[in-house]
Amino acid sequence: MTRTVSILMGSESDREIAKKAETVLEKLGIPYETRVISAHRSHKELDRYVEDSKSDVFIAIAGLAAHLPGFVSSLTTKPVIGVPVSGKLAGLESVLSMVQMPSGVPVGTVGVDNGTNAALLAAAILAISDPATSKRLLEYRSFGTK
Ligand code: RP5
Repeated sequence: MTRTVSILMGSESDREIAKKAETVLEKLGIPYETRVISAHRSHKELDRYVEDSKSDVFIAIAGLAAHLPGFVSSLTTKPVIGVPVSGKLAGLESVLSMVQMPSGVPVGTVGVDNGTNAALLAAAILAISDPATSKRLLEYRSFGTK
């Protein structure tokens, strides 16, 4: 069964961070789809998207009061990886929005703007049950590719 990743971003302005994740997933041969769906501006659409999604891992990229990853986590038990985006307070506001999720609604959080690590973490999760992804991930990290 093919494993897939959803890359969500809160705004079109997060696109550059999403591209970093896309680049890594493409190198690792992991299928993905990318959507702009704001937790604040289109929460009903987000609800429907997560509910219907067949993806195995969600990467949620958001800045400012970054509710997107936490909102996604509230809708699914699948892994949610949050990527804080540098904003008015150098991204600290979105870091806190993700790492300070209440118990029971987890968001695994990577560094500010680090779409690359989000994709590598997603790949590591998929690699647990997919030997081909595991092999490609090992090769990628062995060569220190960025
Ligand atoms: C967040 O607010 C988005 O994820 C983005 O990082 C930030 C600014 O959004 P825009 O005002 O550029 O749409 O919801």
